[in-house]
Amino acid sequence: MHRLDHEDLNGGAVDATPLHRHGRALRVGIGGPVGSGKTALVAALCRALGEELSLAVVTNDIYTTEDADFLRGQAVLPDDRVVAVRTGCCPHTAIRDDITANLDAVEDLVERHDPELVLVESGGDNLTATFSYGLVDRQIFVLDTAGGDDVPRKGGPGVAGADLLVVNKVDLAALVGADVDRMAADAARVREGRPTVLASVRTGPGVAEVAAWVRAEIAAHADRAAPSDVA
Ligand SMILES: Nc1nc2c(ncn2[C@@H]2O[C@H](COP(=O)(O)OP(=O)(O)OP(=O)(O)O)[C@@H](O)[C@H]2O)c(=O)[nH]1
Ligand SMILES: [Mg+2]
Repeated sequence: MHRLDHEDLNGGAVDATPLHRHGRALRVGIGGPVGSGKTALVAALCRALGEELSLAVVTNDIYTTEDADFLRGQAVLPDDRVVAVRTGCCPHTAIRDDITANLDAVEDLVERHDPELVLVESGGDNLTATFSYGLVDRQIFVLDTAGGDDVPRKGGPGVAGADLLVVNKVDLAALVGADVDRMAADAARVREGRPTVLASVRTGPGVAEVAAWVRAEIAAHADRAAPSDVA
């Protein structure tokens, strides 16, 4: 099978790969503004779930492999379960418009490791960025209190429509004058019943709730996959 060296992908034209899915993995996209804590959440989830689940990670950076290097440096997973995609373009393009490089990276991990969970971290972007559901099954949007407590109120497809919203860095809220209760209330209003977790993923609060949500989604995904597996 044709394999791309994902570390060397640099946003050039790549032949369209037909969307075919194999393996059992639930694919979860993690998006949100620059610096909100996406990589910290990936690391925390790997630590929380790595003992019980087979996991793999795709990171996206525009010019570097910084996030993959960080995760490997933290040894949250074996090195070969972390693949970096250098998008070379706006982060949302690589997760929504031309998902080929990311799909290739996911399929490569699925083929090599048959994981139960693949986390795909987007490069940091703005409030309009969302994942194509051709790339992921579920998506988490990560905001942080330091980005401003008015952000949930501003809505947008990530804040309002992500399957899970994480409001991160609650430990910094008092220092930056952010009203976390207001962020939670605004998120509840714009999200119309979709869940939100208040978290401080670097130090721990909220990570167990996000991990529990992921476990539940994996269970639901396995139930949905079962009939066609049998057929
Ligand atoms: N105080 C505090 N700092 C955090 C928390 N989560 C992440 N950070 C810090 O915030 C900075 C950015 O975190 P990252 O996880 O790299 O953010 P990111 O969203 O992956 O950033 P990009 O990939 O560059 O968009 C780092 O210095 C983290 O250590 C948190 O819960 N509390
Ligand atoms: Mg990151």
